Amino acid sequence: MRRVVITGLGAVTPLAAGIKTTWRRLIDSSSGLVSTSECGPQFGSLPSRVAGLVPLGSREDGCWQAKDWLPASEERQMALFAQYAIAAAEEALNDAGWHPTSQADLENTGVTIGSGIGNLDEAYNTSVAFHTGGYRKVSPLFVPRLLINLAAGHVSIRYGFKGPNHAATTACTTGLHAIGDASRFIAFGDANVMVAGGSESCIHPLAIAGFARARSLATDWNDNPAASSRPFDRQRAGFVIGEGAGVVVLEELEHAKARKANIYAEIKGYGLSSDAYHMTAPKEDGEGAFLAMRQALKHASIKPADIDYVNAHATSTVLGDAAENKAIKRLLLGPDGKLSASEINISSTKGALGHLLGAAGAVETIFTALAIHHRTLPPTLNLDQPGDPAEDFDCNYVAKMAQQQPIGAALTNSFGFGGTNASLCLAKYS
Ligand SMILES: *[C@@H]1O[C@H](CO)[C@@H](O)[C@H](O)[C@H]1NC(C)=O
Ligand SMILES: *[C@@H]1O[C@H](CO)[C@@H](O)[C@H](O)[C@H]1NC(C)=O
Ligand SMILES: CC(=O)N[C@H]1CO[C@H](CO)[C@@H](O)[C@@H]1O
Repeated sequence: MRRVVITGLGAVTPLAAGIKTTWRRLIDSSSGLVSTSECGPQFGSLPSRVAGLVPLGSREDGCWQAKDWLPASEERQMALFAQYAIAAAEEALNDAGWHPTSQADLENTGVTIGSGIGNLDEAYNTSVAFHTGGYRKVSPLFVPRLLINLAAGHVSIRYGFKGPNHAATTACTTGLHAIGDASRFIAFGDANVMVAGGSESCIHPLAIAGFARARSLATDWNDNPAASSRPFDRQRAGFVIGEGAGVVVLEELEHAKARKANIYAEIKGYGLSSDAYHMTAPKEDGEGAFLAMRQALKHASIKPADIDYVNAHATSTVLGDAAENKAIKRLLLGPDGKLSASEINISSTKGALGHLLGAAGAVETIFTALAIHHRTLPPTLNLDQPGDPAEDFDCNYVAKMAQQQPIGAALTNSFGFGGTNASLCLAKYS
């Protein structure tokens, strides 16, 4: 079996445009969550008025403005989620030092970048314009700005990559599926290098209205945005919508070694499963999550005892966090596992970023790789008091402050509407 390693990282998140500043702020326990009350009149009347917005400003300051990453002509052709993906891909490729020019290398480099929702803004504006003004009001760029696979398309065109060109769209599991599937393309021999990840920017009043109607969003913390996302906390009350992108460069191990690339971590295992239960609610016992994690460990040939960290999906919902907690404990405690719950390290970085939907799994895979690389467990912000004792919240959740801890192997989870569950097992390369 060909082995797959991570050699480049790039991200645009509510903490910063750029992975270095994002990670520094995450480890400093900074929050990227802000009020949306100033975002426009429609936002003010919604029940949830907090979000993880990418900070605006210059690239030098770790902020986002499209012109620092793209010429105006390209910016006009692209949805914001595609722009974030272009920026994250550029950072990841620079980090990996992978700038191929030969035909063979270009043919062996592919892209898989997905999005959960895509360009809702475009669909909304064009629907309204078409309704009132008819055919002449539809832009020739409507379709290219709308399609979800165009982030991957634009990245391929920009660099001339001629390997697989693919896009997952599995709601909040998108980013993790993209990276997991890309690792399989490399293992199977479809490519030697894959640029993989997820991107999302749908902080639109209609999206917030929809998620609020589904009773998924936090609505109790509009006056205190930084406290609104509280994974595993007793007062958690729904997720906080966020935006951004995460992109990694994956590489076949011998290929990476031959060019002396820096290796952050190895992708050891990938597990996929389905709850087969309900459109939006998790099964209470966390069965889907358990099956995905068990599959990832089996594929990795790693014992539960050797998992030193779990980057949880935990979005700060009452049911989801409890179900995932149960599933993690069921997997990691036992004869082949940990002796007590206090030996299990779990954190959810959504306390700082909110839920980046289709980008979440990619950004969290990056955090997991950096946790291994820097021997640092990123914190779970706002965890004042772990959930009810009845829910069994007795693991180490890395509350509020990062912790130093060597990590040999880790899991990162993503779960999405439709009952889709996935888990990646990452390990220190040796
Ligand atoms: C949609 O319309 C709003 C309001 O006019 C505008 O601010 C926004 O930039 C438009 N979005 C797109 C993608 O054209
Ligand atoms: C599995 O996926 C479903 C999708 O609806 C998600 O809601 C659920 O949280 C996941 N399972 C668990 C136990 O977390
Ligand atoms: C603070 C804490 O509980 N850390 C735990 C993290 O995981 C390792 C390995 O299981 C434990 O030894 C630590 O106690």
